[in-house]
This record gives sequence, structure tokens and C-alpha cells, in this order.
Amino acid sequence: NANGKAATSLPEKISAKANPEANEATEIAGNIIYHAKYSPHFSPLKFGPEQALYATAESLRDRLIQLWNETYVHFNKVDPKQTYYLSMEYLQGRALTNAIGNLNLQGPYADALRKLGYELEEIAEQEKDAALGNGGLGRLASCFLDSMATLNLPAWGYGLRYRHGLFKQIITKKGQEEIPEDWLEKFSPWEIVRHDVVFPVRFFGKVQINPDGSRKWVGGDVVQALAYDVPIPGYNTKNTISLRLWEAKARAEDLDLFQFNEGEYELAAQLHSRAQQICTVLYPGDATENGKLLRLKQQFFLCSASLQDIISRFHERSTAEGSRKWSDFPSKVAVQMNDTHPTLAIPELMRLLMDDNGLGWDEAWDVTSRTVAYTNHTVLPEALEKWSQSLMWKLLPRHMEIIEEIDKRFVQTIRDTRVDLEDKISSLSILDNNPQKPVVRMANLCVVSSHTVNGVAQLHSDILKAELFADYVSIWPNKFQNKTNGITPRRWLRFCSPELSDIITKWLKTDKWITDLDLLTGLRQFADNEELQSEWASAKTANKKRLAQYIERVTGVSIDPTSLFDIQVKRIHEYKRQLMNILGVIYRFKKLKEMKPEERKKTVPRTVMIGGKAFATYTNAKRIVKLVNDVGDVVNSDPEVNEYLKVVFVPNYNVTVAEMLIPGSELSQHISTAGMEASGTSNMKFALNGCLIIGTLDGANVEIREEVGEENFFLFGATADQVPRLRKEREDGLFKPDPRFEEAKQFVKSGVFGSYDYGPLLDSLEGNTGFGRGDYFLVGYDFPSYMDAQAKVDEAYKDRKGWLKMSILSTAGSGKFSSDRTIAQYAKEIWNIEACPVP
Ligand code: B1H
Repeated sequence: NANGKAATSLPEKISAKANPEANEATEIAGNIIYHAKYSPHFSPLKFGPEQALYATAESLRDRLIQLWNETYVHFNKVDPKQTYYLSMEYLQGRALTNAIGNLNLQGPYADALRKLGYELEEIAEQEKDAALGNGGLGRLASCFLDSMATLNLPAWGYGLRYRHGLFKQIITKKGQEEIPEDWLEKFSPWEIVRHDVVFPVRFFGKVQINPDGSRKWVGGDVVQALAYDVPIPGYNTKNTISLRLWEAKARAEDLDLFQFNEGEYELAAQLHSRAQQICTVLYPGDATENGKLLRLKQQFFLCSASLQDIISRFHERSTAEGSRKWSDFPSKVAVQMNDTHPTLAIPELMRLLMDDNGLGWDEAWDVTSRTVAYTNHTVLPEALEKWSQSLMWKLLPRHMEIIEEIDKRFVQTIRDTRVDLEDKISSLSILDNNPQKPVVRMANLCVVSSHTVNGVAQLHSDILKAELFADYVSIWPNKFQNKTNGITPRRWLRFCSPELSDIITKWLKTDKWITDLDLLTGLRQFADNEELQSEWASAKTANKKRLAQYIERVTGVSIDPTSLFDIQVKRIHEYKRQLMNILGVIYRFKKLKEMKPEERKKTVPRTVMIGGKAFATYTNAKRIVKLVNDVGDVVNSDPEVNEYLKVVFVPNYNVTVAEMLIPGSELSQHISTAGMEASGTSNMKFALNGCLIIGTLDGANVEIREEVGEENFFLFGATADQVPRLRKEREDGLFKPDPRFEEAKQFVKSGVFGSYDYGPLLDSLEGNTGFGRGDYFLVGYDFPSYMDAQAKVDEAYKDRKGWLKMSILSTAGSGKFSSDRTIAQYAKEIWNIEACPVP
């Protein structure tokens, strides 16, 4: 096994029978043994850590299924309005520790495994991450599920069961390389396949017009959507909801037996292989036409299967009191679209209502628009989805008819009622009929069709209203809301940092903060207390040591746990400005080199950790990864300096790595160009764990700074409203770079960090790169204030007590950022649903 330990055989002594006298741990141990023996996944009698993981997970799954069933029955009985969260991404990470923790079985499970010769942590580490998402947007969806269950809300998630999740990142001499991730290599113990939940999903084909004038989508390929349920337990409640993931399957009749027997195997099975492609990978590269088609198929597959399932549940629950009116649908169903990726839910619901259920346009439109709501997660133009109209006509002809009709009616209404908007119609309309490249603007379709549109942090929502959707605001002033993101305090504090959690519980004299995070403000009164400070420091130190061991294990770099741990982890993107971070490090390195030894001794030793994945075809992001690694190689092997500075690129950043890094962090960087990071959510995780933030006034940083207090936040940089003017000044050649910035760039150019060609990366920071986007992200403009803020960090760190106080106040001020608060607001202000606790 991975620990180099020989697989143990199954202990025979512990009775598998349930004995009322036996304590819970013995019973659990018996249950684990039962699964190890009778679940037919491995050769019998072997009981290594891997077998122990699967058997432990299956013993938990028994409980989850029980709770899931009770929840389902209860929801069916009460028949409440239910929310369906549609998302192309869920970044679930590992499930074992979370399930044990949410069911409050930590003690019994640890004891049970100890009886079997294992430590719970050791077993938990065997589990692979379920990484069915790219980054913040997917992790948000997963935190939301945890909160929905914990708040006892009638709510479900729908997604896709990708065979391969987000790629695994390895670092070689060339920089980042991607290898396929394989979370289903063996199997996932957490999913339950529902062989009875299958829906047909059509692609291509044509629209048939019936004698009565009604329309029907026929022909093309039909693929089956098969449901896999992942039970999501709430914390300290019976309620256990579902994350329903769809898998695509061909039908038996799609195999051409005649061709097969002729030896034409590929031809015979082409429908099978086309069906299989749909759920093969998360986010297939969409540079090619084929890639675009596959991504669009994925989106439609999610929407169609989920809506058919939702409608069938609407019918199922109505049988008790007789059949239900369609006009009641919006009082039973809320559909939340996680960004524009599930926008096709809109025309698909219209189609199902009109073509399959005989509703007229007005009735179908009323039902649809009262059902769907849309969350926007970005204002970056390149991330706003626009699908080619010709591709859409080919794949989804009936949906394109419906979208055209929605657009036509919308434009007509504006013409009739708002003469003042006449010249805005071309930008407000859903179809962009530019003859060069006619496209469907998905965000516009969402805004026109949804009852509510929200941004994910106050600043972001304000920008949406003032810029991207300004004209829509004048049409529907009440449609737009803010729902500041949140994170689950279970995974992101209670379970990832049990030491700190116990201290919090001790000082607050309650563990109620785990579900009522505002209670953390109770720590403020003790921020100066020396006893708390010393307990706080020892928990932090323990987390730093654990992190240092991890870093040494995965990178071979040994780091000093008494140095300042400075972390930036997130997807690599130019707007997130990892380049500014590393240029700052380069400048620090150069200065340290120039210092005399006595001078160096007065500096604050730092370990800078940077981690994150670059999209496989994003060249500049990959160059940044390479630069960080090259700088690390040089700095870490420099005997004069490496006592005072270490630079580590943390490979393969994912949820599990985050659970290790965040508790051990002291300073974290959230340094995007103002106005570009919609919210950020790792900033909340760091702050909650007593880590101080160096950051710009962007996304949720603004609100975090308000909550923790400005004296506990290292602020720098331009504000969002200054950015357009600053970009203009750059273009006009009015910008004067700071000498420190020039020195850092020059140092890279001199070749100290190796022979890799950093020219193109450095050019992107110059006034004119030939693309007219010279330093679009304003690294040069913000660099001096960034360096000044870093100097303040060093000063502050020298004052140990002062720093600990700030750290405590940071945790104390993080209560607002619980996803419980976020989800309670969605429930009340968008979904209009209420808690439905299982008795
Ligand atoms: C966010 C995305 C995103 N915004 C396109 N947009 C994708 C866009 O696969 N795609 O095509 C995938 C993801 N992700 C992030 O959402 C924001 O950048 C963060 O600021 C925010 O915290 C997060 C959650 O709201």
C-alpha cells in the first residue's frame, strides 16, 4: 500500500452481529468488517488501508442511505416548494471526514478503526478527491449543498458525472503538465446508481409541425441519462439531500448488430461511443468546433435530464391530492442556474411545457420565468458565453426556435414601451445577428427569462447593475440582487483545523458557532488575552508544522515552521496577478542578496507558497507557473538567502491540498486587479482560519475588510472605479513605472532564473505589447503600493502579540462568510422556500 505497509488480513475477533450491549465503536467495527468481507470489490480477506477505506465508506453509506430515504419520504409527505441547483461543476473533494463529522461520529469511527489497526486520518488519506469542477464556482456549489442540508432546506443539486474530473497537475522541467485524473479508477463508494431513474435526451434532429400547428422535435440521436445519487448529509441533523449526477448511456438498440457482425466494430458502435463522450471529461477544450459541440451537448444533457426529473417529481407528488395545475409549478419548484452554463434549462423547460404538455406560449413563459433564477459569477468578457447560432440550430433546432421567439417578444415589448432604449436594442437583445459571427448571448437570455439575477459579492453586484446589466436595470429595477458568497464552516474550520476549533469552542463555551458563525464575534473580547493568544499560537504552529511536513514530502523543499507562511492559491490567471506576487518575491530576493549578513538577520524570514492550475491552453498562465518554479529553484538553493526566503510552488492544488494549506497560513494574497475578481471564496477560508489578508479592494475582500476591521487587513492598489482611467493613461504613455518594478523585471531578463524565454511574459507588462492590452491588469501601477503593504506585513509580524491579536480578530470577524448565511438569503429572498426538517 501507499504507506509501504503490508496489507493486513481481516480481524476475525470482532463480532459482526449487532449487539445492543456493545458500544457504538464495536458495532461500527463489525459493520466495517462485514463490508470488507461481503462487498465484492476486492479479493477476500485482504484488509489494507485501501480496503479499510472502502469498507469504512460503505458502512457510512448505509447510514446515509437510511437518512436519505427518510428525508425523501418526508419531503414527499410535506410536499414543500423545492430548489434545484443546476451546476456544471461541483468540487466536492474528499467525503469521508466530512460525512463522519457531519454525522457526529468522529469518536466512534476513530475507535472502531483503531480496533482494526488503523488511524482514521490514515484511512481518510486514501480517498481521492471528487474534482468535478475547475475552481471557485464549483467549490461554491459544494459548500452550498452542505448548507442546504444543514439548514434542512428542501433543495437538491444536479450535475454531471464526469468520468475524469479536473486534470492532475505535475511539474516537470517544462513547467506544468496535465495528466488525466481518475477518481473512478476503482469506484466511488459514495454514489448510488438509480437504475430506475433514466430519461431520454435528444440531440440534432428536426422540428416537425403537426396538423394542429403544434411543434415536435424528432429524429437525431437519443441518449439515455442515468442518475447517480451522492447523499449529502447536513451537520447535526437527519436531513440528507441529494447531489444527482447524470451519466450518458447509449440504448441497446443503438448497437448495429448487422454492422458488428460484418466486422465494422467502430461503425457499429458509433452511437455508443458518441454517448460515452458526453461525460468523459470536465470542460473539454473548446478551441475546436468539435470541442464546442461537445461542451454544448454536456450543457444541454444536464438541463434536459434535470428538468424531466423535476417535472416527473412534480407529478409524483401531486398524485396524493389529485393532479396539479401547471400554474402551481413555480410555487413548488425553484431552479437556480449556476452561471450561464445551464442556460438551456430555459428553452428546454419551455419546450417540455409546450410541446410535451400542451401549454400555450404565454402560460409556458409565465411558468418558466417564475421558476428560473440566474447567478452571474464573472464580468470578464471572455467568460461570458456566446454560442454560435449555426451550431445551436444544428444541435438544438427546437430550442433555437424558442430562443428566437423569446428574443422577438422581448424586443417588441421594448420597442412598444421604451422608445428611449431604441438604440440599446442591439446590445440588449439575446441574438447577436452580426453577419460575421451570429451568436446567442447566454447571459442576456438568462436576464430576460429569470425572475431574479444576482451577483456574488456586493462590489460585483454593484458593477453588474452599473455596467454589464445597466440597461436591464432600467427595465426591471427589482430583478437584481446581491448574494455575497460563503463557505461551509464545517469543512473549512471544524474539520480541517480541529485544534483551532477546540480552542474556539472552549473560549466561546459552546460549539454552536459551527452552525451559527456570527457567534465568532464573541472572540473579540479575548483578542488581547495572553492565555488565548498562547493557545492560538500553539494551534497555528501545529498546523504550520503539519503543512511543512507536507511541503517537504511533495516538493522535497524543507521549510522553516517559524518563518512567516505566505500563501497564494487559486487558478492561475493574469487578472489574479500571481505575476505581481512573484515579481515582489524576486525583488525581495535581490535585496536580500545585496544585504550584509548582519542586515539579513534583521529581516523577517518568509516562506512564500504559490499553487494553482493553469488552463491547459493558457500560455501566459503556464509561463507564470514556470517562473515561480524557476525562482524557487534558485532561491531555495542559495545558501546566503535561503534561511530568510523560500519559494515553493505547491503542485496539484485541489480541495484536499487546500485543507492542509489554509489552516497553516499566516498571510494570504488576494491581489486581483480591482473589479475583476467577482468574489473570491478562498479569501473567506483564510480569514476564518486566522490568516491575515494582503489584498486589493476587489470582490469579497471589500466586505472581509469591513468585517475584520481595516487595521487587520493589508490593503493596497487602485480601486475599481480608477481602473478605466489608469488603463487609458497607460495607453497614452503617461505611466511612470516604479524603479523597484523595473529592477525586478530587469533581474528576470538578466537570466538569473535560467534560460527559459520569459520575454513574452514580461512584454505583457509593457505599455504596448502590440496587442493594445499592455499591462491590462495594471501590475506596474499597483506594484509600489503592493511592496509598501508587504513592508507593513514584515513590521507587523515582528510584533508577535500584535499579530496574534490580528489573527484572532480575523477569525472573529469572519462570521458573515458562512455559506449558511448565503443560502438562508437565497432561500428567503430568491427561492421562497422554507426549512423542512426530518422529525
Ligand atoms: C468564477 C467562473 C467560471 N466566475 C467559466 N466564473 C467556466 C467561468 O468552465 N467554464 O467555462 C468556469 C468557471 N468562475 C468564479 O466564481 C469567480 O472568478 C470567483 O471570483 C468567485 O468567487 C467564484 C464563485 O462565485
